[in-house]
Amino acid sequence: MGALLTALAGLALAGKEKTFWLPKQSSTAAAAIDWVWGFIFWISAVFFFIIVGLTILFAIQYRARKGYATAKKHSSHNTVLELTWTIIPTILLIPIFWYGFKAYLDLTVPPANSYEIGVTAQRWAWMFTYPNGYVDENLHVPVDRPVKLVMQSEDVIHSFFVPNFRVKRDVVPGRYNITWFEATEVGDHVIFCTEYCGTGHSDMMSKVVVHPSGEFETWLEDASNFLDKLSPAEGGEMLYSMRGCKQCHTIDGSVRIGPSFKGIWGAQHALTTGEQVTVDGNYVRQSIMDPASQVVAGYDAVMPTYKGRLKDQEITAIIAYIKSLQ
Ligand code: HEC
Ligand SMILES: [Cu+2]
Repeated sequence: MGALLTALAGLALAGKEKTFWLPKQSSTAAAAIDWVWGFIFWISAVFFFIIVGLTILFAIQYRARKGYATAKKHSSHNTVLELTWTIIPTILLIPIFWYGFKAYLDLTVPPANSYEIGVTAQRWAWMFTYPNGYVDENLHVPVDRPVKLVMQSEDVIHSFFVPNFRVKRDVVPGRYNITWFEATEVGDHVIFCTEYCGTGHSDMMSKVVVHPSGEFETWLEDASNFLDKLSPAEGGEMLYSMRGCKQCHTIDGSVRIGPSFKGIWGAQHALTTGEQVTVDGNYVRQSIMDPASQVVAGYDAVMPTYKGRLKDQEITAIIAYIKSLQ
């Protein structure tokens, strides 16, 4: 029965490849989740046609017509009918609960040998911290290996969602939420935020890059040393995009959530306190480490602190980058 339903649901609605209904199954958890989804879909579809079909049929057949007397109400209770419509739905609920709960537990408990990656969500970017401390804007993982995500938020509730993996979990400030997956498809898979988190919510996208076996370690080693291979300003440009500054600061002079970085070096800025400051290395550094201590006039104090999240070398690179944007 289970196998037959799996085959049915799999054939029509879900599959390893993308279907009309669902994206490609690219993780080990996807098939189980699609099964429950397909099962609920079919039950809903069958009952929709039974109920709506009979409603239409009865409305036509028993419509008010000339020459017909209005029928008297006669049935108040029918034990067989009531047992039927209680027992059948109850039986249908059992596999939904059984397979749904099993898949939920599987998603909640990562295997002991998982590779651990930290996830930081903030308005409106994702950041991924690898075991060696390197932080990237994309989630790079090896194929066919369980990956455990330890997720935290810097500000509001976000939700981490990879449709191809069927993995979705809220990221809540003040606690660590855990999820895991094992990717089965090499290539790129999109990441969405599925919890409305303000202005830039729909822009809060990233991707999972699944590396072929053996290539992940080389990638990580190479990526981790990026600052050594670039000039400080080039490194700063990478950090600007990788650490989420880009979500709030433009480099073309237009205002987003925060002021643009274009041409600010050396300028005089007014703070909300009425004080005037010159944009120099110390000011930028302070803005990054403790944004609330000097809020630019006309803006809200929504910038997250990067204290403990950016190293000195990285802050120096960002300063060089801002300096280069004249
Ligand atoms: C959530 C949006 C947001 C993010 C992300 C963000 N900032 Fe900001 N930033 C702001 C806002 C708003 C202000 C203006 C208010 C203030 O000074 O706190 C600001 C101010 C600044 C200033 C002062 C600008 C000026 O014109 O005086 C600097 C420098 C700065 N941010 C650097 C950065 C860097 C570097 C990053 C990334 C590492 C970053 N910010 C990430 C929102 C953000
Ligand atoms: Cu979000």
